[in-house]
Amino acid sequence: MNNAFTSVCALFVGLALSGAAVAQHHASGAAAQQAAGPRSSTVTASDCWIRQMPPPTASGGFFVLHNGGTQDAVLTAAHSPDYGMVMLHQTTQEDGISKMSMVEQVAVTAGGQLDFKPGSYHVMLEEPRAGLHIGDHADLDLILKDGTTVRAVCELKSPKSAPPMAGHAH
Ligand SMILES: [Cu+2]
Repeated sequence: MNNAFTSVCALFVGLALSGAAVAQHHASGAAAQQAAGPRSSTVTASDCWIRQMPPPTASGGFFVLHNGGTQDAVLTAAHSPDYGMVMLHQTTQEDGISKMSMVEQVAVTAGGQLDFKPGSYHVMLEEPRAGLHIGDHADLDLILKDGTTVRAVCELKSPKSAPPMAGHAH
């Protein structure tokens, strides 16, 4: 019994280490230094979930950012040890047509919160690591302009069980 427990723990440690190695492999240059920044003491993320699509289709990531600080917080990038590429996106409606575009930065007002949700701001995740399944959790590191980071833990959901990307009223 004890032996079985120990070996399961060893397996988890092994997985955690290989995850870190993947993150280092993908992160490079300035992005790597930003990703290694300290955790924000004022900004947190909650309710993160990912609409997990089979590659090469990109998956959408959604969460709520809370800014408990007295200054606006500016999100400038996102990284994940579980995905090779993560981008900040915004879905907008133009003449009744839904379209996605890259976002350079997103501000969360002091004391406020911002919803990243279908039909609005979201992260786009590509190149999921092998072995990532519906029901698993993926880590998402949100990078703020001041160099600090916010860790979100995201549940992977089936595209069937999750609400659609577009069509939600604002
Ligand atoms: Cu997108």
